[in-house]
Amino acid sequence: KWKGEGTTQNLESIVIGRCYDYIRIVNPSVGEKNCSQIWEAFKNAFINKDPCSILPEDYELFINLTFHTIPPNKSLFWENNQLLVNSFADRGRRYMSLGDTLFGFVGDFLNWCGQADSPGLDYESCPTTTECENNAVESFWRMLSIIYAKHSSGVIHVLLNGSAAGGAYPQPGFFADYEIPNLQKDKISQIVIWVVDDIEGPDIDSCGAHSVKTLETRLTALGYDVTCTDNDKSAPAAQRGPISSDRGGSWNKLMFVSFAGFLFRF
Ligand code: NMN
Repeated sequence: KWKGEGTTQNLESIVIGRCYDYIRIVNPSVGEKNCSQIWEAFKNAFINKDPCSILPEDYELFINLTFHTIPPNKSLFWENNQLLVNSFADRGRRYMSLGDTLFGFVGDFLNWCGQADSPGLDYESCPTTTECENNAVESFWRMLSIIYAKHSSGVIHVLLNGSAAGGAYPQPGFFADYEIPNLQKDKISQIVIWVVDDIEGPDIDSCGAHSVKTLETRLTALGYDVTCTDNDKSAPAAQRGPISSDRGGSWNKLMFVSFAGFLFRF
């Protein structure tokens, strides 16, 4: 009955399994967490409720149970670049994007919703954000984006896609609407923006132009020290690797970004 995809099959096993994977293998430094309790808190945010009346606050207990600090200088915000960010952040070893926190990790790439007056999950369909914005998945990511931004500190990185059709800095977007307003200015020393085009993709947006300019202006007006770097302007071609590599475009992009990260650190 809804237009969106239904709940991911085996949701409970995936959430509990990912939770154990995270605390035992991916990042044991977060300490002991109760993964079955975390699943209960996650589920109780949306089961037995109208699937269009789920609010970010409904995930408060889930956040309390999964919360851990985000190391300074490790936050990585992004738009239209999720797979690149996943590889580049390297499960928190290089950067800790929201998907590399325990709270983001358990829900990444999953879909879920409940139904009013029934304790069951809806595996057939779930509301999209156009149908109703207060749906279980949207409110989950809103809550997490707010928490993630509030706890980010030091040098903040933002990885944008200069080839994105709607512009590198989309509005509305989670970064524009839930993350920027929740950054804590007194904890942030600098904001570094990277605009990376798809290999052989169109160069639609760059530093100082279009939507990236809008972003730079907004952050500067908020009083941040802002730097912006384009891939095509600063990286020597050799560092980006051959264009027709059998590893595919995202590898080249990754090589660039690794190189950019290297430049920024030293
Ligand atoms: O889904 P979009 O609008 O591209 O959101 C990306 C931004 O919002 C990132 O800065 C990220 O921190 C946050 N976010 C992340 C996820 C995820 O990791 N799956 C989902 C929604 C929002």
